[in-house]
Amino acid sequence: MIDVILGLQWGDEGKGKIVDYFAPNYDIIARFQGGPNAGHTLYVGDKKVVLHQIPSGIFHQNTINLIGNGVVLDPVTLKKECDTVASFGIDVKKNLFISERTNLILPTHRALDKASELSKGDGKIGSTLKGIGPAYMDKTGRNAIRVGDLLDKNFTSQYIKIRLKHQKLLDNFHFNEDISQWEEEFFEALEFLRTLNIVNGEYFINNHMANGKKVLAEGAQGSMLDIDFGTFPFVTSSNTISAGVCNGLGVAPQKIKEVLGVTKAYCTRVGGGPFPTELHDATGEELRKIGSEFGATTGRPRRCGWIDLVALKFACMINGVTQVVMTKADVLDTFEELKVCTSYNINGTEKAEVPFQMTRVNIEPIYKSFKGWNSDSTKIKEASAMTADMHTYIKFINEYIGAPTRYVSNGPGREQIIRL
Ligand code: 2SA
Ligand code: MG
Repeated sequence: MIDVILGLQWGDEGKGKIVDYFAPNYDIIARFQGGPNAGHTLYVGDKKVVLHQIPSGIFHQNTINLIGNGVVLDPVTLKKECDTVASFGIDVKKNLFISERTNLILPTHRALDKASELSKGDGKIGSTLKGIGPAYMDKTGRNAIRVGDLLDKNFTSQYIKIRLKHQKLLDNFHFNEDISQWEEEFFEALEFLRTLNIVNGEYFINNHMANGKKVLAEGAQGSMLDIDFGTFPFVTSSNTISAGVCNGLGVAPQKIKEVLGVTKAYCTRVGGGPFPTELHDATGEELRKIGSEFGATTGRPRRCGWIDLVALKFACMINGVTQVVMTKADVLDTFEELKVCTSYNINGTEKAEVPFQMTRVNIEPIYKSFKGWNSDSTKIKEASAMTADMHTYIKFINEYIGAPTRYVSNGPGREQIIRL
């Protein structure tokens, strides 16, 4: 069987910590989509580590980590991450496996990402500039180079062919930055990648499951960034929702058991695009400051606002969420009043559904207010120690979204998690 942990908002819900918390219960942790645009922050002892492509189970000695076919992989970032992980005494050659169907991010993909964003001016997506969009375009456009191709003698000619094609596109964009340094690093990193465990991911995972091994699929970004169901076009280029697990790893839908959806107790978004509950005032500033809301990959300040239950309920529906994990509840400790968005006023009409196009309509959030719990929650270990106000806030959310919050994270530490 396979369980899934994924984000229910716009990413940065704190999935890294949650995967790390659950990792000991699983034999395999697998990434099924995204690439180096992810930033999963973990604490090893008291050292902070940000993983971008390696699954978050890598610091657990006996856990197998699989980078699935649905991922787009940047060898340069991977090599750097492997070096970091190795500095903690972890041998990636033992515990890291990569599907041969995984698509590669090339230096020209990064250049194309940048060129495309520049060409969009004010309408830019706010991409992480890691080459994600162009790499997925080459996958669906049937041009991509995959990890398994590295072992083929025609690899170089395949590379040159696609490189020339990309150059024409870059010329069209009038993009003339020198990327020869990136290419040099890329080829160096490929040599390293060839030494890692490249496997047939779908047989690998299904054979392990047939032998009773437990798998955890680790989502990146969030449901509202899903290519189909997110706030298009301000989305990432992969299916971040639970359905992405099937095509991103090669597992059948009946194999998926628990879907753990992670949400912050409030809401953030990084990059452009609609965000109905965004706060442009002192309260938003307060959330950013207390919650240290800055991108783990790019360091960008995150936009902050109240929790949006319309979007959250939508995400639970699309994903089939069976359990909710609420993170960063402690960030709300000092707020006198808390608000949750229960519907949208769209051009004068009240609606409790996510519209097809959030960018072309004027959405005004309608809120319900709650009394803040106004006490230090960071030391709480048991649900019974939570204040009545905290219970009330969570209970309302559960009833609204129709899914149960089973865990509340009340600080960055591994032990700071309350089971409900
Ligand atoms: P891309 O690079 O093509 O996937 O960007 C498209 C949109 O998706 C958003 N996006 C993200 N949003 C939040 N967190 C992400 N990961 C990093 C992190 C981000 C960072 O974990 O902190 O460090 O800045 C992530 N990755 C992609 C992106 O902002 C665009 O709106
Ligand atoms: Mg993140």
